[in-house]
Amino acid sequence: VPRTINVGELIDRARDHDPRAIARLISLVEDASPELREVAAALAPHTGRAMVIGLTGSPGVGKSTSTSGLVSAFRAAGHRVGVLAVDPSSPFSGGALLGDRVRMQEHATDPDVFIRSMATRGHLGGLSWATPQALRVLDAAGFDVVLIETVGVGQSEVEIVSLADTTLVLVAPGMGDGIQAAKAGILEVADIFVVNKADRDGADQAIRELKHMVSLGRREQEGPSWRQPVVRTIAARGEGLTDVVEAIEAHRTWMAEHGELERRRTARASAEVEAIALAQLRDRMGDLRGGDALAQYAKQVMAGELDPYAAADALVAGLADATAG
Ligand SMILES: Nc1nc2c(ncn2[C@@H]2O[C@H](COP(=O)(O)OP(=O)(O)OP(=O)(O)O)[C@@H](O)[C@H]2O)c(=O)[nH]1
Ligand SMILES: [Mg+2]
Repeated sequence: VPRTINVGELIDRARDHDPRAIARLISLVEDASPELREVAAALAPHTGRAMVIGLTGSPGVGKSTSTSGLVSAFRAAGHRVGVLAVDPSSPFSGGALLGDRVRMQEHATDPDVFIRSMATRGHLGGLSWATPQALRVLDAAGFDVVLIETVGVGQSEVEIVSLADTTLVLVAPGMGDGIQAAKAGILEVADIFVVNKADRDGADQAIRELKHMVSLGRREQEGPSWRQPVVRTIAARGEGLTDVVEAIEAHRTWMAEHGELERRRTARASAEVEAIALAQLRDRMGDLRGGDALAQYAKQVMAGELDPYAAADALVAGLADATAG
């Protein structure tokens, strides 16, 4: 017998800062439970307040250590802080990943900090699906700041940009990260560069290279643009993190002055709606003619009886008919 869930009560408890209610709500949205729609509708009026900060970068660059340091900095300023550690390569979710548990342990007993690890492998659309919903839960639960950590692999750093108000790209000296960043198009996604592990050789060179790349990038832009600062940190010793917080605040001020925050948040909402709509279309396509429509068209395309465009047209027309009928 499935347990009945009182969504309204859960949300009230989450807004009263009950960590178990918050965790439960995130599980509900993450598992795409039957209550998902009710949860989403009940959260909506309480969202839009949190400052969302994304951290991305290569494995081991120091994202979790930096996140933990930023949590301390924001707590010292009196903010409540939520953390989502998103691992696009892992199918395991729920509790904190082992490394994160160690790195963020100092906050484990702070009731004004909530840390959650999420796995997105296996979710259609990866980050674009589950993470925004979890973000809405934390936003509605009254966290002033939400930090989203994600490993920079493939699409994920691009996706994080549609989620975050401000994106930090972390690099470390000697990892060839600066060059990698340029290649992977990370230059465009970064609002702030952080050269972490500055206690190691090559930090000055990495900073010089990044500053040079930033100045080259700016020449190609028209209109007022944000000059991406390059901040030096030694996250393991807590050094430089107040500079990171200052850079985040400067970026926020700049965005407010240029209408950029609203533009980004609208783009975020748009991507969210689009992802849900596309998932629905895909579901309906799968249901069409008892789930056989696509397979039948595929056979006809394979046999040369139909071209793929005509098959797609027929499939879409079938969807429209099914909706009308
Ligand atoms: N020398 C040095 N080591 C650091 C610094 N910051 C973090 N580390 C170490 O680097 C290792 C990886 O740090 P994490 O914070 O787990 O890195 P991460 O980017 O979150 O790693 P993944 O989540 O696995 O991608 C740990 O052993 C940290 O102690 C630093 O400023 N200097
Ligand atoms: Mg980490």
